[in-house]
Amino acid sequence: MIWNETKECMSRDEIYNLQSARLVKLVKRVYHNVEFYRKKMQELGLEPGDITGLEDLNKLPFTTKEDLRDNYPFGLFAVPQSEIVRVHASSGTTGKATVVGYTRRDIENWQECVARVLAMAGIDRGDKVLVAYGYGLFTGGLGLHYGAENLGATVIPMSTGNTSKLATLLEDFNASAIACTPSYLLHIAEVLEEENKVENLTLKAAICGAEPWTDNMRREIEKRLNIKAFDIYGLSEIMGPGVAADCEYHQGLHVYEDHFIPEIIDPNTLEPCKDGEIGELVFTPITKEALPLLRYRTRDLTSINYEPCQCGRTLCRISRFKGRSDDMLIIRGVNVFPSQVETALLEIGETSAHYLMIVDRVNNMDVLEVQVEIEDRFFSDEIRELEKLTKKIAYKLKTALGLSVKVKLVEPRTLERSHGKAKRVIDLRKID
Ligand code: DLL
Repeated sequence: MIWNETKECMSRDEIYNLQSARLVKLVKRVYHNVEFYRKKMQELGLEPGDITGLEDLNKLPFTTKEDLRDNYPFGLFAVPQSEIVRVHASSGTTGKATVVGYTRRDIENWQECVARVLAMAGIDRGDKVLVAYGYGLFTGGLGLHYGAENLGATVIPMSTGNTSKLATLLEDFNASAIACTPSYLLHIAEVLEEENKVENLTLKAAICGAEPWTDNMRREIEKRLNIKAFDIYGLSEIMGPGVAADCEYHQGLHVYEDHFIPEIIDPNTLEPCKDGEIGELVFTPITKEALPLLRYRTRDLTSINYEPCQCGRTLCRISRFKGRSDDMLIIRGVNVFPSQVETALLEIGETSAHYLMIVDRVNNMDVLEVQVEIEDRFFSDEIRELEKLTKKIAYKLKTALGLSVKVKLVEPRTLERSHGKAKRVIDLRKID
């Protein structure tokens, strides 16, 4: 289902013209209302009139998370406090929280984007959507909540936490869709399986995001719960969930280009990448009123594709995320992403999708240990069988990563489950 045909199926020329017009207005807004941008543009010798369309985008300065932190909490807001109807914040692992704000119009646009994502996943009024992202300062819970309401679906605002109760409500309320992180959904699947509830469910779709996950993980979720799973992407600085999402063809995530201009740049040279080349995703949110950022560097690594999609949408697509530039591990000179480990493990098919990567430095040498949970059905007391499996995984990971890896098999359900974003890596080299 296409929720807003006039916005999702424009011609590429129409998209270009709309983005150009909105960019010109945005630049005026930030120049006149945000001191930080006025100064930045003046340093570059730029006046608002110098930006006449999309072709001038690369004259504008980049914005980073540090800029938001330096202006904590409200320094980059472009409207008076009285027009802000909501704030959210992301905690981050280091430093101060990043605070974001919304006007009423921003919230309306956000709801519409999330409603489009849900429609793309086949959800409609009449469906019951259980939201199991965290509610609160995190944008996941309320973002999905308002989007589903806007669509006209019934929201079950569960939040995270009590997985057993969640499983009961999925069954008792006949929920037809669930929205949560993919790692949490796998944990929910385990609980449903233990309680023999899977076949009683009327669930048909899951809207998963907020963390990187692979196509193999999607298929695993789809198989275990007998549903269709969709990828939803977003970040609080730009809006929250609903900046991009995939359709039933799963050939990349459609970006809502009427609200966000995407760019892919080389994170070292800051020059644009060619279409299809992996680089850092940069967004300029062209309709944001409260927190309009110029060329925000997401640190997320992906590539872009402007070819039309089989689903009929003309919106460009970004590929499933490889990871973040700051999640990339460099181990003995080799670049390693957790997503590579996940893909390899799920291809073997004898382990669960729960794993933990531990990097350490022993005798001046970096070592990577991957702890992998085996599934109940493959768990055996036969030491020989376990040794065979360990070797098989080590070989697979070595081929996939180009690096030898120490593999440690752990018993089912021993690695910590997360209800929000999963923690896949412990880098002991950084903890002194
Ligand atoms: O995670 C917003 C969100 C909520 C998205 C619910 C989807 C669903 P932040 O906490 O600001 O916002 O974190 C944003 O999470 O820069 C990515 O690194 C990562 N991320 C979000 N969605 C995906 C995804 C929310 N589908 C950061 N695939 C982003 C990979 C994702 N990474």
